Amino acid sequence: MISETLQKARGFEAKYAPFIPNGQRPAFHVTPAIGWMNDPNGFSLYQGEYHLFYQYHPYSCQWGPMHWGHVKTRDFLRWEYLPAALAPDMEYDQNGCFSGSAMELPDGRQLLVYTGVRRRLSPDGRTEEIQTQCQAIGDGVNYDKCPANPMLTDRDLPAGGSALDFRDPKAWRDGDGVYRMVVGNRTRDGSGAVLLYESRDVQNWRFVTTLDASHNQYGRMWECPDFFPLDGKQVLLVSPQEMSPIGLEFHAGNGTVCFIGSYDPETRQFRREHVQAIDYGIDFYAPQTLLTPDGRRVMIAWMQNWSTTCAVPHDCRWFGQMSLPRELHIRNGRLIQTPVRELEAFRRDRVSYQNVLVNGETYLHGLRGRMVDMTINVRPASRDSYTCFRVNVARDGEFVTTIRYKPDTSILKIDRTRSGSNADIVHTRSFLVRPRDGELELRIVLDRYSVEVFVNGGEQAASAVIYTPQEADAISFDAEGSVLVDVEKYDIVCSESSEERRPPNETGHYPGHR
Ligand code: DQQ
Repeated sequence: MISETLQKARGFEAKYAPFIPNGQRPAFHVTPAIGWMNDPNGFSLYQGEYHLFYQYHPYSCQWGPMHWGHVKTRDFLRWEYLPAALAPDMEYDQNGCFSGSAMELPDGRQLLVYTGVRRRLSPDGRTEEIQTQCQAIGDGVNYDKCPANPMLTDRDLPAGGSALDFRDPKAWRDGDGVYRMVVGNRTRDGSGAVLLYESRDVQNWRFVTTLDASHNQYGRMWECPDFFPLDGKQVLLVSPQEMSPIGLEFHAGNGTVCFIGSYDPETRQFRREHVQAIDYGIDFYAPQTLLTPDGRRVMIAWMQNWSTTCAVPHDCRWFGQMSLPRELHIRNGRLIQTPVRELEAFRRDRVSYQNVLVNGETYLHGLRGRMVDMTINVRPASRDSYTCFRVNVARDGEFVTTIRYKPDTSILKIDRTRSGSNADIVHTRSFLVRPRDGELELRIVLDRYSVEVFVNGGEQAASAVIYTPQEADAISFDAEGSVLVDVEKYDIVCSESSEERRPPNETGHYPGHR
């Protein structure tokens, strides 16, 4: 049944989303139909297509009562908008349909599992949220919330678990036919934990164990967990709130953490072996994964940072983007992330250079663009021949975003200070990289309003959103000292992208610029 609240959201997006002109969205990264978007939800395969839902407030570019927006794709690059899937229209989710997951049921229907939020006044006058896990079932477009909702409440928590921070169910079906689900929770010590539930019929769930917990080491509440086998190991992803910085690995605030370890399916014991940040850039949160039919584990995340959501460009009609979907692997105990291979089918106009000596500001013919997939190999021209190398993108006389590498410290820094933002927010992030025999490989993907950097074959990734006018499309290199550089650069052309279904008005400007 489509409630009045959902009908209103669908009517709003159908009426106003077409006013967002071509060129004012990324070409191949997901943005909301209109309004605000945060976490990816329900990233999953359904009847041969990849579906992605997202935390959605269509009515403004600020977070508000959470709906689920909906897109689908066959290739992870060209996305088709579908009508909003869920609205906060029941007693148990009246203050929001928070994050969750989706899967295809054996009978061909699509199951959505999400967190229902209901506010109440606490005895001491604070507003608090009761969070429960709920379900909706549908056909890929329309969904009915289950009469038995909520299916998990405070009664299903382990001792000391908080009913106020109990959210973001990620459910799947294992080879043994059992449905499993991880949910984020806050424990007695005030910090996060990941709870495991099981069900034989997707209706009756039972708490099994706490898979892992922060113990106040990696932030407070753990949001948006995901848990999956990968390359012979087991991976637990969490998005902690209120992290304290740890070296250059974890920054303060909302972060993303990947635990790589082993898992015993008999005892349901997960043992950590390695811990790392998932993305080392500025904008990345709440990642979620799916398994493709050819066995690839693909991750997508909200390419945004909660602390900088105040920096909404003037007059914008959408806010929030998803990262490029990334294929995951494990190599030498580290999570490897590379853009989905489907991207390669959209590469055009190869430009390639080998052994270019860079010892000052260098522009190379054919190197420009804002929808680009470019791989750069940097090495010293001779022993200790340089102290600093920079790649400048989205550049003109006024604007630039820089990726800077200093070999003496092995620090890579992404700097969008002069990318066109006029907000006093975090604009730089630095992290340690591991050059191989003095060589560093940087794959840089640009898509109008973002920069994603993949270091050394995906050993590290760093993402940042930029709101730079599209005319600023120069790419240049410079070095203090001298380096040798190989470059392979392609334009990305998504000719049948969903944006073509919007009214043509190629201004190339983000609203509010100039
Ligand atoms: N966003 C959702 C929550 C989740 C948080 C609410 C993470 O479900 O914990 O919009 O960004």
